Amino acid sequence: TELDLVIRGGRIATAADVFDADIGIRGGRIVALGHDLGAASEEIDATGKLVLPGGVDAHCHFDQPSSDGSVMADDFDSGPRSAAFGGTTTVIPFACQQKGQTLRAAVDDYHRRADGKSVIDYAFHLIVTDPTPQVLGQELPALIREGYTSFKIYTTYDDLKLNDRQIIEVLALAKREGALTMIHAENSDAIAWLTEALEQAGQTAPRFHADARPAIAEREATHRAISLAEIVDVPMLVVHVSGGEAMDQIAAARAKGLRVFAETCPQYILLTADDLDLDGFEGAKHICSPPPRDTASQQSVWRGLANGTFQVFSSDHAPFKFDSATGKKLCGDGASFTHVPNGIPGVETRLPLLFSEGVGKGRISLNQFVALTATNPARLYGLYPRKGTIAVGADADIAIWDAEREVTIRNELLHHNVDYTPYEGRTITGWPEIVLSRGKTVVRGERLYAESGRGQFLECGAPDTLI
Ligand code: DUC
Ligand code: ZN
Ligand code: ZN
Ligand code: ZN
Repeated sequence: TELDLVIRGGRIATAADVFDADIGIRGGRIVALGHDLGAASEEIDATGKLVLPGGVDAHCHFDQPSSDGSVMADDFDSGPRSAAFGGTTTVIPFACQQKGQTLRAAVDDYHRRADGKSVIDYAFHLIVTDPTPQVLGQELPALIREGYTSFKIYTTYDDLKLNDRQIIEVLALAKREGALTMIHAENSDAIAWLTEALEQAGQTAPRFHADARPAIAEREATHRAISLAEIVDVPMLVVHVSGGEAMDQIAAARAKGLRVFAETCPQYILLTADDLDLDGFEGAKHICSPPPRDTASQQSVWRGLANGTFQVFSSDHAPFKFDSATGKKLCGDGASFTHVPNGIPGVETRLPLLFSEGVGKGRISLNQFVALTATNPARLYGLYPRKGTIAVGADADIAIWDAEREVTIRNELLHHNVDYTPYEGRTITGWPEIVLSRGKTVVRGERLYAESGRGQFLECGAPDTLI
């Protein structure tokens, strides 16, 4: 039978190979790779273009309420759409349990938030904040079997954090049920003590956010989390690692053969704490946790991306508006860093930034780029080989890149609902031109061709921790 679509003449890159071939697509899947694939109802000429698996953004937040009342600017409509314009075809945002809420209620709540909205496919990580006997005994094991095979836990934030005993209990559950635990590692008490001292000294400008959350606090919690996972003997992934201190803990664990995985994000290769120090309250645009560090730290992160300390490069898109009228990020009260919601936008710029700064500048290979941004997250979170690669049988989730295109990043060019980008004015080379989700053109140039709500919810399979 005739193909629905053929993508001709492009250069395909996967995590392993770079080769020239046409791609035959039928029923939303890749059914042939090669040449002379025969007739197709539709053709895309990809001559001179790079044809990559659509990105898998395994760490992004959409429509996630915070305890301080901050409202995220992106929901499951604008967030995934913005992702698609940046070459991402699968997102894995979070379904966050509130303390006192059942996990099941949290999952139902996020499905309601997402239902009928996303233009690309999505799965959920859970966030476990209240590991009651019912959660540990029934709800979480059941949800893991239903396709929520990864969950995040926190060592910081009063409304989210677990103590060491609770961390051990959920790690043991992950081991029994074959789930992957993601951990936010920062020492909560050290941060609270430092924050109080800064506030008492009147040091509340955005810059002091970085001083309140030093690399040592991240290093300590990373070391502790790894130790707990070692005691339980279970794989674990450390999210949003900011620099060398925490990386050393991860690299040492990996050198011992422990299955400790690590994720980093654009802010840790492109921003520093000095970006929190801009005039007025502008620095608040760069408040995220862990905070960006310094240029030496950026170099460490680049080394870790190249040498395999990191397996995953995610956006950690956490979209809060910067209210330029009042000069602070949207929040309830005054202009202290302690009241700024933590997180910065980046779901659309993730891939172009890493492509330009990493592949374009020779810091990582094209194969590493694909592995970090698509293949590895798909494997770790149980979506491979349906997602994260270009292969016969995989979903036709494909980004066709113009590797030469120069783009100066301007917030007005982006499709999120945030009123700023931390990367305003940066000129980069390379941008995805056509983005396909299950064979359907979602984005072509400046235009969106697909409907909100066509994206499907994905049940995740067993994490592949043998990558
Ligand atoms: N952790 C995240 O994962 N995202 C935003 C802020 C935070 O602390
Ligand atoms: Zn976090
Ligand atoms: Zn996050
Ligand atoms: Zn506030």
